[in-house]
Amino acid sequence: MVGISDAFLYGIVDLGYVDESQAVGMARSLLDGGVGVLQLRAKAHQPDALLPLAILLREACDEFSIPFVVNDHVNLARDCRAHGLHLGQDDGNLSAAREVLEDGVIIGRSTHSVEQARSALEEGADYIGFGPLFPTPTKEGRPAIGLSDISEVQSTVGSKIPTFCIGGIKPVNLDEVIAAGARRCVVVSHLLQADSPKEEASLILSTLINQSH
Ligand code: TZP
Ligand code: MG
Repeated sequence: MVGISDAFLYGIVDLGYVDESQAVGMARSLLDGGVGVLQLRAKAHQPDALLPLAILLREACDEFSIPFVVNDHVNLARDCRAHGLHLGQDDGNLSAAREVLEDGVIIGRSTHSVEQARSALEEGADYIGFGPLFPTPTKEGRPAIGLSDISEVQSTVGSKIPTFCIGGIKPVNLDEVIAAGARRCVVVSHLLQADSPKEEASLILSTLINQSH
């Protein structure tokens, strides 16, 4: 299994954009395109109903030796034998989740400020998301934090655990995000709405890998 520290592009199969029947195909396109970690995000579904899909996605990720992460639902992460769980600021503490999960399962935390990023590191998060950098329909109503804190987060927290910038990132603003200090990104709507998610993922990944810092 390739570790999260090897991941530069983080893909999310978000059932707000992708019909459940297309989710495995989408996951495979993203994996073919080179995402280094893949998450299942399904805000409008009951977690129990997601178990068959979560198992299929975890199996697809296993084929690629890429970590599969479940958003929000700790029991679902345990039951599908996900490699990771992702928690937001209001999703409880990491130690409670670790009691449910097997040893070695990674836990990521969403953060929206430098202070939250530092706290996530202190509480033992294995990686963080940092954003939303730009306004995004994927998280409607969440204020954009802009690019000005990326370099501080990257040099403090990002030097210790993988730090993925997130929120409204797409090829037209990727250079700007990288110039502000980002090394790793999560891209959701741009990839899920692309004509070829595989080609778009591959382009974004090469831009991230070829960055100079
Ligand atoms: N957390 C912060 S922004 C965001 C999440 C889940 C949405 C990212 O999606 P997109 O479509 O790449 O802006
Ligand atoms: Mg959550």
